[in-house]
Amino acid sequence: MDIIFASSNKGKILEVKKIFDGSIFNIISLYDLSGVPEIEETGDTFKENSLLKAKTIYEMHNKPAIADDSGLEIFQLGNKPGVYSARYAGENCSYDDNNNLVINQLQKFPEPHKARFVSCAVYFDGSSEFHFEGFLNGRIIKSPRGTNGFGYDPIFIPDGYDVTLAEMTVEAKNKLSHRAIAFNGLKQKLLKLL
Ligand code: ITT
Repeated sequence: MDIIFASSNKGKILEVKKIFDGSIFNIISLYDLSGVPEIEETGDTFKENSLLKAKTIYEMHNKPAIADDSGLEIFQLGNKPGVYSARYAGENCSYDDNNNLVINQLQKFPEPHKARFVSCAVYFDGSSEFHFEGFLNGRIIKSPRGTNGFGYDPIFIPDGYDVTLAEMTVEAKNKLSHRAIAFNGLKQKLLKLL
């Protein structure tokens, strides 16, 4: 069964394709299709934004779609950057810009800088619609480490580990991540529906 993953983020695409690998679901990325549209994320919650992405891509291609809206919540920063994680340091900012901003903002707070990643995974096929959330608790460090993954991975150490997410392989990250928890839930639900 073909399902389109409504994401332009290559890091997410790699992770989500691996979660569905070997199942009856064939995950098609927007890069395999005619183009990657700009979808304005106007919602106030991960769920609203995720649904917006899945519905937009369903309308465009008339095929079942899944989407992820995710972000980092840092407790000492009042749960920021939250839904604004992608563009925290401004429009067109890089992952490094975001990481540097977070590190600077945390300088005045004592360690540990506790945080969590959140992912909301959504499925939409024109009639059925459901979502699953996943969380990953950990802490933010002062100097980025590792080159795998994307986004805030180089500054985030999950609870119970001493390496950052960017020092893990994608397979290792998929054993514990917020996104893996959310999409594994979604996958199990889809398998039950078929
Ligand atoms: P799409 O909307 O096209 O899927 P995006 O990168 O814009 O891609 P979001 O709007 O969901 O995705 O923003 C999520 C941001 O949160 C992402 O760009 C990262 O900065 C951060 N983020 C989310 N999950 C992450 C993870 O697993 N590791 C590191 N950073 C993550």
